[in-house]
Amino acid sequence: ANAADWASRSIYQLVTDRFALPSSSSSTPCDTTKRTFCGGSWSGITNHLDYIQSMGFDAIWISPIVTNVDGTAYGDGYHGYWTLDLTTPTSHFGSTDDLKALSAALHKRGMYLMLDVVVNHFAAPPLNNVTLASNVSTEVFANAAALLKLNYTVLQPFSTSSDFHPPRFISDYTNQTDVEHCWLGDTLLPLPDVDTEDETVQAELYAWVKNMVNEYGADGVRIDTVKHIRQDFWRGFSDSGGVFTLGEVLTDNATYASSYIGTAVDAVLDYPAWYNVMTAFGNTTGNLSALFEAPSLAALATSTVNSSALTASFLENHDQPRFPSVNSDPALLMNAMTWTFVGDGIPILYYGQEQGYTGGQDPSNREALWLSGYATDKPLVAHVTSLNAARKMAIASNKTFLASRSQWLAQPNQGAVMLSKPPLLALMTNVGSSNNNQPTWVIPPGTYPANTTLVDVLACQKFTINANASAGSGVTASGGMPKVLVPDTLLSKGGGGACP
Ligand code: ABC
Ligand code: CA
Repeated sequence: ANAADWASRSIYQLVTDRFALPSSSSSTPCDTTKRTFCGGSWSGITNHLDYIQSMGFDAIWISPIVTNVDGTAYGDGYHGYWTLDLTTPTSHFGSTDDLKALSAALHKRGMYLMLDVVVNHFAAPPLNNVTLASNVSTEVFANAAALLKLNYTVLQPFSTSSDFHPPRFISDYTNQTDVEHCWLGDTLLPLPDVDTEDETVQAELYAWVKNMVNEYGADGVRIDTVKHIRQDFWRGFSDSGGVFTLGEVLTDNATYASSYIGTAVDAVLDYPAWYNVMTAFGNTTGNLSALFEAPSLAALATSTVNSSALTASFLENHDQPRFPSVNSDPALLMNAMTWTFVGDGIPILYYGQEQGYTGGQDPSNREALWLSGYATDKPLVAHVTSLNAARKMAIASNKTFLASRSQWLAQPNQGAVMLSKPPLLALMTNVGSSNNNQPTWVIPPGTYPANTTLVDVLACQKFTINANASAGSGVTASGGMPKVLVPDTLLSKGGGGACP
């Protein structure tokens, strides 16, 4: 599937080891602090596709599938990002037939499979007894690298030091050469940086991704550590994969992130907006103007690349503390989640968010989902289901919805903001659930024709736009909750699912 095919999708991101056991059980414990395998598998995912699909998702993003290093100072490679052998799928998540069966089961439902791929680095535990303190300076590490003796021979298919850039950790994240040529990781677990400047290495990686996509019927790939390899490597890599590519460029700088869209990969994760959304909704005193002070990543990409340039929006992922660990007010969470689905990016929901999981920093944010019993009677499950339905309704009713760019509308009232992406209008607030002073949103004149009846698909309540079109219409918040408005004619035109 290509970028255009993905534009209308909605993605459920899961950590394979933590999503579902091969046979159902809700009592198998999973202590995230142990940083080891809890037993999730590809066949477990296959058995729980109803759960994912009934919330309105039509794509899943699973953990990297290759053989990882286990038994490191930071535990085992249960997350999949510590490649030992790129050429062999891990045995921890089941057989390759299980993975193919998952792919086939998804396709039978019209759903897409997104594989997560890591080619910037491998993971190599130090071989000898030279123990360097974990907080040793990067300079010291660079000089002591020879002493540290990494075991390159266990890595596949790149088994010699010459397949990697010289050992030196990234010391200056503002220096792009450092970012591309130096190493991630630390002295306890260095992540040898692949010499992607070497043409043989490059050709091998291009062939690898092509094979991977074909072998497992992947419809798209999420690419790890994109900013750590030069852009023209990625263009060839994306083309070789032949399917949609979504890159991770971890930065709060929208201009920097946008430079990768179209040139290196089809789309990037909208980290810049994520930082702003956390600033705005992470606290009842958060700064809402952070949302619209600077051009968004999607807007920048539209102007510099083209109008179909893509981003992907997320509120949580496996690298960041979950929202409720930052602020436990469910109303703030519901507001922040709304942005993911009403904005310009392809929406991504990180597994467990719908169950109200609260894990903080890695590794706490990688809880086992089976402990929730996959309950579907939860408020957040209903919330995400409504949001997905609203987005699908908007896509179906407005041919320009996907290519249009959403707009944040500042509000005259404290704690209120609106996100407009016709036919959707999201009314959002960060005042919180227990504030007695709930704000009023003022829908600007002309947003909808006079007398239009709107439905808030989250509460299934109706509002009518002021008959005096120049006056604007006020809607008052309740309990700090957001509202997502659409003209009620869309609901009657087969937009059901959003409201009964
Ligand atoms: C393990 C342990 C952790 C422990 C850590 C030292 O080692 O689990 O508890 O703290 C994988 C695993 C992790 C593991 C790491 C390292 O490997 O999942 O559990 O951590 O062994 C990708 C993946 C990620 C994966 C890797 C490595 C890469 O999504 O899951 O981690 O394969 C950088 C990379 C980014 C990478 C991330 C982890 O590290 O760029 O691709 N993610 C700055 C830098 C960023 C940098 C970030 C690290 O710090 O600019 O490049 O990300 O925290 C903003 C700035 C940002 C800035 C942030 C902090 O502040 O705009 O630029 O980011 O204001
Ligand atoms: Ca690199």
